[in-house]
Amino acid sequence: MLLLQFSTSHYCRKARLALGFKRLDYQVENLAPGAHILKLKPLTGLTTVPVLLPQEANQPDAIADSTQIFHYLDRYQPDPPLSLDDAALNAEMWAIEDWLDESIGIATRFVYYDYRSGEGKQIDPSLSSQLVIQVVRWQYGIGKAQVELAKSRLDSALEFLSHRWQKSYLVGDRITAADLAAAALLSPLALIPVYRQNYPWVFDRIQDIHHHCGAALPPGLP
Ligand SMILES: N[C@@H](CCC(=O)N[C@@H](CS)C(=O)NCC(=O)O)C(=O)O
Repeated sequence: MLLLQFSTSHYCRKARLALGFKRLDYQVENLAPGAHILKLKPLTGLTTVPVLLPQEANQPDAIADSTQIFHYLDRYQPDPPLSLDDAALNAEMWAIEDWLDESIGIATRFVYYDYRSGEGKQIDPSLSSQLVIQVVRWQYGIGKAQVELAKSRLDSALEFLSHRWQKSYLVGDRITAADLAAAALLSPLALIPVYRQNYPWVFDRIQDIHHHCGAALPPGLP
């Protein structure tokens, strides 16, 4: 299997966690931002990474979108499952996974790139890094008002997650797709001191899940 990715993308981290969770062997190909469109558009019709190429007979050529990769991996290798047996709990779990993917992962991106271009500039002040950050801010329309909304969305999300993740798994009695999504999509916050101070349990859970999946920890975590 080959994972097409941007090495720093938290959505690609999400796909890597699932591959690790399933104990599958895979390789990665790091795409250059910009040129990635030329490779991805003909393969998937989309321009986003991650994209998984199973590279096996009787398997699809390419699966785009991290959530679709989760569903594909559950069909390809059902054990251990990313889903739950109980239908109601499973529906709740996938709804939380979708919310994390479609709303919270984007809020994290906004807050993270805002931090990297301001208070967190010293993490990498090089011209090339700051140029990439400015391009990302422009590409996704990351301005002051959008960042304030994203911060408020993250605060509500972390309040919601605190009632579940501090004590146990997000849904059910074992790790599911929702736990992997949260661990990956909140991971960029590990570099932002205010989140480290206010929500230490988030980073404990992120570490636990990365260890469980045999995955390298995100920047900022030991
Ligand atoms: N919901 C999508 C989001 C993926 C996504 O936003 N990927 C970003 C990198 S973090 C990307 O490929 N951006 C490049 C582009 O949109 O052209 C998924 O889960 O795969």
